[in-house]
Amino acid sequence: MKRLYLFTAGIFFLLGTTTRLSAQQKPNIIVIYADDLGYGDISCYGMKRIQTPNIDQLARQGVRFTNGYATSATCTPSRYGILTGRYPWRQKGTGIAPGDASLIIPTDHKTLPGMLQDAGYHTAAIGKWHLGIGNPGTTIDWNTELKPGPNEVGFNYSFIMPATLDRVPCVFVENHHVVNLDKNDPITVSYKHKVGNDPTGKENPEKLRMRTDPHQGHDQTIIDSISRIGWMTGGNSARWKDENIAGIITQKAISFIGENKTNPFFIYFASGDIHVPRYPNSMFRGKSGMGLRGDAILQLDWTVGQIVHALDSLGLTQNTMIIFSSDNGPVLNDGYLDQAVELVGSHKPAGPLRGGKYSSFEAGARVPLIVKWPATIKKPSVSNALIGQIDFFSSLAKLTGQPIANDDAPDSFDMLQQLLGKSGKSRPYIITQGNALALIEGDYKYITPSNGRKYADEVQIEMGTDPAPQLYNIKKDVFEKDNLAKKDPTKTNAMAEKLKAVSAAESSR
Ligand code: NG6
Ligand code: CA
Repeated sequence: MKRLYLFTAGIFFLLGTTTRLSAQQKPNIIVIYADDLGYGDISCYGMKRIQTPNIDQLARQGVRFTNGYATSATCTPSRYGILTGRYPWRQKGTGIAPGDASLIIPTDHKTLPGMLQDAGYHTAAIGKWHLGIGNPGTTIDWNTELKPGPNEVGFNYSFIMPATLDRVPCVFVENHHVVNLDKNDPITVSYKHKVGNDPTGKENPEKLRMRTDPHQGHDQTIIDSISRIGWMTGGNSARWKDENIAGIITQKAISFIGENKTNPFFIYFASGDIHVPRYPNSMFRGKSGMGLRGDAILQLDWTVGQIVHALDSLGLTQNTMIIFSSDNGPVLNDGYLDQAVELVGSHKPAGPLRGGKYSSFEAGARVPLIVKWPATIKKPSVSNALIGQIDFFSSLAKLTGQPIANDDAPDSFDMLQQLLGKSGKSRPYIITQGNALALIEGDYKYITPSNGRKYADEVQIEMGTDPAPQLYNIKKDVFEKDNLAKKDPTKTNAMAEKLKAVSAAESSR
């Protein structure tokens, strides 16, 4: 009996030791990046019409930020910001990338995934890329080795949609090659003129499963019954079916997790949801009562659930940090007439914020941000700390004990304690980018004067632009109604000067 007791105690002792050891191991890190998901689009941020239980569960077990920002109000620059730790507007050509853009991330500087590789991580980019592929000044030949791309800027593995879902070529690229490409049916892509004889949305609207907005283009080559931006011919066996994208990339992430269960891994998982064209799987179509946009939110939530479940079943939940966020704010009609506008009802995609995607108002770049890491974040909390996605770089470098060279990640602040819910201290200030740059510091936000249009009719979004300076107290007036610039010229000028100085310097760190 005594022996049995000692034996059992021994096993428990050993189990206890292994648990402790694995808890000391560097955590796995998964960034789940949604596309165009607004501040108010999930139930833990106030969405009432549909529930997002899997994303809410992250918040219930982690830290949910109320003042978390993407660098920008569109996709390409925000992604550039996350991966480089550098404000995208410091570099030319970081606006929304065409589908045949060359790589815009410099290969001579450390990136976030490259820094994690140095820390011993195996890294993957899975999902939407939209940061270009190939050398500047060259034209991509989709039938050959595609580089430089994600694998040249710090990712050991990549499985990507090269641009946005609404841009050709509508194919997956795994590491350096288009997946399932038949050599006898090569791909040609052009953003200048029609190539080949594939039907286009303009010429064959009867072949479309959803109509396009006549004011927004998207009426070029038809792929999977949806017309896109850009022309494409060939590559028929490689073309994706939109309703399978979420399932395929989720499966890739789950396989990568399985293959790397015994070593630290990092996954930059960039979902295509809820960007246009929205055509989620039949499991979700018609389920939200809000049209395809709401259905895509359900699909996004499912994706999160699948990843969480995979971690659970491999015993990796405790020591995996999941960071959930979105690249920019919401838009209803972004080119396709998919009933997002008609069925939105009382739902406010941006919650209490003004503007939307593209805008310099808060809805452009203030996005959901949630961090879960059970081994370290024991007590769930809501944090009002001012923080940016651009801070992931320095914070994760701190976490993994990596040095950062002076000219790397020049705008990334170490906000690790905030990410872990151990500090509520705000970043000293942050710059966000819509049509115009804005500086947020303390309770105030200053938006630089700009001559851009105030309202974008086609997407029905207030752009937050004004030829006069704008100053808002976003703590008291989060909807940015009351421009205080005239009442408080001293503060306005001081913030204008600060923004100028930070833009002119090479670094803000
Ligand atoms: C815009 C597209 C829009 C979307 C966006 C990129 C038009 C008229 N509109 O230029 O449909 O593709 O670019 O979205 O072409 S993002 O989230 O990837 O930045
Ligand atoms: Ca986006």
